[in-house]
Amino acid sequence: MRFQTVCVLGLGYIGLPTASSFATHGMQVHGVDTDPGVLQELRAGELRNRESGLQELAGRALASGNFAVSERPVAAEAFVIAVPTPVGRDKRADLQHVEAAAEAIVPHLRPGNLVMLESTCPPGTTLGTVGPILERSGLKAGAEFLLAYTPERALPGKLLQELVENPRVIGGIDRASAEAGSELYRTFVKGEILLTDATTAEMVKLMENTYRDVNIAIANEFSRLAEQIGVNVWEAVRLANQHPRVNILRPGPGAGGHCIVVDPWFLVERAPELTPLIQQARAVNDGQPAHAAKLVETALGRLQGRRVAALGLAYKPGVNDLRESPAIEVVRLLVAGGARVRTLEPFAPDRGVAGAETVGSLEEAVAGAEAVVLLVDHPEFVELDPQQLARSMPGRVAVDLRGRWNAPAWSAAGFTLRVLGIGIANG
Ligand code: SAJ
Repeated sequence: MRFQTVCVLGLGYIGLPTASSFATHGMQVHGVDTDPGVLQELRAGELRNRESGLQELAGRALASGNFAVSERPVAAEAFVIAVPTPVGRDKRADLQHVEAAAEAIVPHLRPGNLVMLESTCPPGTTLGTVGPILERSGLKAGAEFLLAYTPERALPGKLLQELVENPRVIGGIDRASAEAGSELYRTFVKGEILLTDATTAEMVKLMENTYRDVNIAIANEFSRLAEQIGVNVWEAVRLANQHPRVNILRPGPGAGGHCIVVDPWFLVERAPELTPLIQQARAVNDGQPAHAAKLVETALGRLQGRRVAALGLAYKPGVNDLRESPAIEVVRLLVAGGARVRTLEPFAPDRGVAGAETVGSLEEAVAGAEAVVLLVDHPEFVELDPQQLARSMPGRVAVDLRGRWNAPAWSAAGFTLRVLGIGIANG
């Protein structure tokens, strides 16, 4: 093994599983996080709000004796930067954490070391921002230390599996850097490792998520059109997807999460005049919660004073992550319209939305409700029995923003079901 020691900066959603994976594969790992709460959690072996399996993996890493954590980096043969890169109000990448991490490495950088950037960044960040900061050490990038970019591409919900099995792109500032990166990640990556240059690797990641955002936007636009025309979008998508070269995604109340709604802006900031489609897709997806809230209003006649049970707040099914969640935006709009909303999020039971009441069970959510709204298609909500619900709530209005509820079953239970993407003529 070429690298025996690695220092991972940022122990979040990617840094922690990455550091743990290095440690469980025999490397000496030093994990760094500037948040004392994170370090405390790790030292205590308690990982709240983390993906399933991660607590066990991190626990094994810590128990192996190969994984130590602190607030500052230490000398190592390799460094991995996996800190957040949020998008600012101006829709430009906020690189302050990346810059701070690179600065923190400077005093520890030695000839022959490898630095990997894994945070999602605008194209050119590795070469234009991280390289020059590291060169403040007096060492020259390429000639005296190795520098590469590798995007994380694992899907939240399947993170641990995809981290190991997905193909991994590694882009070096030169060939030697890319090859060194490949040797480092080969420690635990079983998928193919594909080498390229640093800026291409940065661009790959942004293109993947932008492509997904644009595809979700067209699905959402189709849902609005179908409602207007009087067509069932779910049926139309199912039939269109029989075509061997068509794969339309699912419409919904909008796109969320910390990747899809952020990454396209990192391309836009490089060339606003060249990215009208990307910007329009963002506008369509950002406008979808308002469209969804309008559907609820239409189903109820008005929002003012109406009691609504809102099922789900996460940004997608099966996760406890509420970041940029369109479900939250829909609830906000319902509250702003005067509705009395109770929210239930089984994956994050303590989380709520200002102005709405947070409840911990379905019974509480629907007690007294005039309408029940499916915001997130968690399996337990998809499989709800409308007959049982009819016994627990006084109202008979149901709104399905995910295209999951079976219309005949809800009708049989006496509900008027309104489904996103189904025009009234067919509704
Ligand atoms: N969504 C739809 N319709 C769909 C699929 C998704 O409305 O048919 C919505 C979801 O409900 C959610 C949002 O889009 O609100 C994003 O969910 P997602 O599952 O598409 O993606 P993420 O954000 O969980 O993870 C993405 C992944 N990227 C791609 O699939 C191209 C993942 O592989 C990346 O690692 C991750 O972004 C990241 O960290 O960048």
